[in-house]
Amino acid sequence: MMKQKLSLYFVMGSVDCTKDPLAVLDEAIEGGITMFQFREKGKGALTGVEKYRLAEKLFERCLAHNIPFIVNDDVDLALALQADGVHVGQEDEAAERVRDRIGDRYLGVSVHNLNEVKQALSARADYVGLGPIFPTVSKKDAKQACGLAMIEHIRAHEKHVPIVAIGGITQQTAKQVIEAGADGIAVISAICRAEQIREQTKRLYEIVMCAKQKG
Ligand code: 3NM
Repeated sequence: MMKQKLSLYFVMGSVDCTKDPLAVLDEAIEGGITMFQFREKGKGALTGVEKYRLAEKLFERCLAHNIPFIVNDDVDLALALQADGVHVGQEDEAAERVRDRIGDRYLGVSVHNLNEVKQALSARADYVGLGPIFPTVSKKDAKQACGLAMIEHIRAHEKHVPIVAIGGITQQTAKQVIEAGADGIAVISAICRAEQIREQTKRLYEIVMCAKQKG
């Protein structure tokens, strides 16, 4: 179930968009995204009421299309909206504590190595976000790219953990990422920076689904 939802995981905040985030999400939904993360971070990111209002509208769209809505690093917002889950990084609120606060909502944790995967699992994470696989332009403080080999390494040691790979993933690399052992891809720019969002999202979806069927 979780592995299916992770197939094409769209991550986005207003800063990532060159047009109305609601229009971007609408097109991405039409293209076939399977999960959504509201990640309102970076220079110029909305805060307070503005952030809440945007989250509320994006959540409505996801609800209407049965797409899990995950909030990045803001448990209060996730609880206020009754969102489907929370995603936290290694420097954010501790995963154990987030799990206690959100009950059985989805918990995702960003990881960079096997040790962090094991810690995330002991904090009862539902999935891990592994990255950056390739260099990324969307996260200023991203660590060094870990490459496809890290996906293989983690999959070899943790056969069942739901893994979504993130960082610099494009139509050109999505297939390899799934073949290396990821259950899905998480992307910002491959969708946000696409000239034709609906069509490019659909293409990404097809690539991922085709690679998963063969796996
Ligand atoms: N987290 P793009 S990399 C949000 O390594 C995020 O944990 C990362 O954006 C991590 O698809 C990243 O444009 C940015 O590369 C992903």
